[in-house]
Amino acid sequence: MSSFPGKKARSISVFSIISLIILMSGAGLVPRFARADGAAIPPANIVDLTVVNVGSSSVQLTWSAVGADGYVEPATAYDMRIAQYNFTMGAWSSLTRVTGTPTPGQPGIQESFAVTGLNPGTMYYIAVRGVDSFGTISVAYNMVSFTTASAGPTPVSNVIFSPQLEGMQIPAGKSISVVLYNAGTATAAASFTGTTDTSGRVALPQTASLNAGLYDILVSTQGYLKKKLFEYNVSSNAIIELPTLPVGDINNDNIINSLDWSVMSGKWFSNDATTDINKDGIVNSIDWSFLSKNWFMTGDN
Ligand SMILES: [Ca+2]
Ligand SMILES: [Ca+2]
Repeated sequence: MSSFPGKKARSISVFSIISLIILMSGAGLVPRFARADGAAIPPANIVDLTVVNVGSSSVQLTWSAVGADGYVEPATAYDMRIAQYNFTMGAWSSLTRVTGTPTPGQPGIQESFAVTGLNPGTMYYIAVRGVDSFGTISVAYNMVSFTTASAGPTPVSNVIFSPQLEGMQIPAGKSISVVLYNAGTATAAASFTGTTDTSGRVALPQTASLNAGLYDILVSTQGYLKKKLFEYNVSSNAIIELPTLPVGDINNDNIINSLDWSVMSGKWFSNDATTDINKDGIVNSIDWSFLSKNWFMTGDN
């Protein structure tokens, strides 16, 4: 502290001296100290941290490099901290430290750095301080805040639907219709009819452009009541287990009643494929038992 000689200096508290240095440092007035004193002199404060550009998962920042002793020599490192709340100096050591910050350049040059890996649509607070070779950190900083952009739509691919039909193992080549509604709405985001593969599954056609998100999924096929799977979070490579469709809606009006029975009774003891529910080659009381079990049942819309 030889730069502050005289009797007056003796009556100044250490705290006041440090405060003075901080003030002078901020104003660029601190003279060069001998290296032996460097440990006591923190790097100058970075007070021009600026948000240049904000993406959905990253932010581009600039600031001016500061000297190790608040003056000429470059600082050794940067200590950048980030939080999702407005933090104070006292919280610094508990904050997340941003990795990959650049090696400080010559004092005065503009540093540019992108922080990545952020969450979309999220508000962050961030600040940076210089660190010298003694590990001494600059005293003050300017904190900046920003909110990342919301995530854009993400098209999904390789989405597989696994339908279930009451009373039968689904064969290959079965025609299945699927409509995906934006969850909680009657707005169809995608709709297709596919034929099952050898695993009894249907794939979302590549021509259907569907974004990842929450959907109500309505599935239907001839002879069965429609069923809706509510609020399914569709993402790429999903295998979506669909609800079991109740059998017996022979005329496809989404209710099982006497109209279906009238069709079945007209085919009684025949081998009619549409009304032969259990596919044993004959329309008889076994097929009727399925209708009877689901009598007056209605499907989803
Ligand atoms: Ca019906
Ligand atoms: Ca039968």
